[in-house]
Amino acid sequence: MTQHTRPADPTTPDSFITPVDRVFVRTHFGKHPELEASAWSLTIEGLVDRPLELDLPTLLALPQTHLTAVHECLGNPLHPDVPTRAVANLDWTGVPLSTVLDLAGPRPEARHVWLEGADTGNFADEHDISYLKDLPLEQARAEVLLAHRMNGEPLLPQHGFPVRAVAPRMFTTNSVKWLTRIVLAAERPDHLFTTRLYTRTHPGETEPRPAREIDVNSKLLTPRHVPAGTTELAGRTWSYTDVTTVDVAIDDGPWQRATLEPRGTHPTWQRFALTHHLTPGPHRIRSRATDSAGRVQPPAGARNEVHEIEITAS
Ligand SMILES: Nc1nc2c(c(=O)[nH]1)N[C@H]1C(S)=C(S)[C@@H](COP(=O)(O)O)O[C@H]1N2
Ligand SMILES: [Mo]
Repeated sequence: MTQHTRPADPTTPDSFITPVDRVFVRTHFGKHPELEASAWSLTIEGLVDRPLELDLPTLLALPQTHLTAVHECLGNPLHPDVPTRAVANLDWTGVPLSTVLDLAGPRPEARHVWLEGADTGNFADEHDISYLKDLPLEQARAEVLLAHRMNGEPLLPQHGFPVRAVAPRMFTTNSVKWLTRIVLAAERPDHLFTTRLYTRTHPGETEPRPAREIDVNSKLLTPRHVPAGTTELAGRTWSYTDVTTVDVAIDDGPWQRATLEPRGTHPTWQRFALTHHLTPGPHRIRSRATDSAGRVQPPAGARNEVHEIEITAS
């Protein structure tokens, strides 16, 4: 990753929707393309009955929808086990990918959707490559949005203006910015960002899988300095499915069940909080989430390991 304009900041205000100016930016090729709205178009090609080229007014004239979703970077693909917890929760406006796919008419042999951005450059010893990702057709059809607004405002150039894919509940590496080309294909593309990087071999498995579904995770957002006495320790938790419990531990004390807001109908993050009496001095706080699929944050050695922060009460 070449650009980390805003490192993960544990003192970020604990707002449900992350303000645009607090959202991290990830751009593999260093600088982002400056696309003109009037010159932009999106092609839908490959295994389709009616190849299409849509301009922006045509896309904006299609029925629009809203989606609020957690937005989480996997982390540097060269160091996939290092926790970064670069995470936000954003409101998107756009056109369901399924609407555009229906216009193009995928052929029966189409199995995969390739999503390509307008940016090109060098990454990990590969030169002049594009940013390309792929998703299984049925998953892409069910979930992906072609978004042109973030939190109600037109996308900023660094977040993919004028149109990006948003693949909710997946690591945002799948949410291709500056989207200009969609290809329907029978096979997955062999590319640096599809089959060589952004793959993970899960415990007990031998074959790497593409990094798609987000893991169960949590992040404490308590300020580093808090008043001694009765204090609320709070944060955000998220997963591919609903998070069902979050436990918080203070120093060497036991895990205590935090209160947890429900997720609702959109794949958003959830707030958790625990009220605790803190004595003056330094404290070590940990949070551990469990989701409805029974997945638990591992204690250590994984990118979604139990979150731990040091705070001082005075
Ligand atoms: N075209 C393109 N899309 C991209 C990327 C990129 O470098 N080029 N980076 C991906 C990664 S790894 C992440 S985490 C998200 C970051 O989105 P954001 O910068 O809007 O937060 O964009 C994804 N989409
Ligand atoms: Mo990322």
